[in-house]
Amino acid sequence: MQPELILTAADHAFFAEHGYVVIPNAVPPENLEAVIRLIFEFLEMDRSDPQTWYRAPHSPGGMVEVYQHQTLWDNRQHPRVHQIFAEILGTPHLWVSMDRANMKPPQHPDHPEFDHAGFIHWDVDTSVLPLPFAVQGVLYLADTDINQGGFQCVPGMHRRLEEWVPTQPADRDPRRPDLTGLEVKAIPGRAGDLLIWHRGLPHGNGRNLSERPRLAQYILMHPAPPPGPERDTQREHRVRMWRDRLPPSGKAFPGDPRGIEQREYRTAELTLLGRRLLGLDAWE
Ligand SMILES: O=C(O)CCC(=O)C(=O)O
Repeated sequence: MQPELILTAADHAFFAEHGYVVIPNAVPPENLEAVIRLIFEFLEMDRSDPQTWYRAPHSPGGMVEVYQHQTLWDNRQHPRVHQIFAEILGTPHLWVSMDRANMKPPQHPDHPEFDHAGFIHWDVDTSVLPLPFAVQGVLYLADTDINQGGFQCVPGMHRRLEEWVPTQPADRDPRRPDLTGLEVKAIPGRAGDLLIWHRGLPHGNGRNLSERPRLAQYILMHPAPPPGPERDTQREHRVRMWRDRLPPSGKAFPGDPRGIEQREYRTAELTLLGRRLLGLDAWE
């Protein structure tokens, strides 16, 4: 029997118009709590003591260099998360990213080096248009106010890219928009919200002017590649990342210089769905 659909027609229409959609209660509260506990333990910080929130191994933008812990995988392989992506992408045969978490502490006058202004970017090269359809996602681990340094974007920009790009200088940065004339909107959310956005939206996160840290886990899914040697190579790499608890390659994902994941954590246990989302088992 087919599971009941999660996204309504209104959700699809909102996504088509604005380029993002927020789906509540993507995972149970205990899954959120488990990742929050992981974040503070990994960062060697005391969640209830703000004095501990402003020091290495933390980066000012709040990226937490943990990728393969069981609690992260429990959210990636949660059937509801998979179904949400499947409904957006139009296929259940998906692979999941092995992305990190975020803990952006509130700005504090004693720690100006952690007062991160936020950013807006694209993860794709917008000089090659039209962009192939793809999405990204962020799971809100805790309630996030509009001023709490959470996700922000330029809604609707995915529909206007092709007319906007020719209005920009030829030497513009195709991964960072000049925001003149564009409206950036912060998207507040509740714990358990899964926000999915179209890759064509300029996006990032904001400055945390609240008194609480911003807490999130990045999760995206994309259609599994077709069988063939290219898929085999990708699969091998992905399985090694999962098994040996490694970050994705590339300088955007520096990993943890302390090697905590490799030394102290165990390889995450995968469900049948998790094995397919990794690529360990084929969908077909
Ligand atoms: O922190 C956020 O919500 C945005 C993250 C982001 O820009 C990205 O995943 O590319």
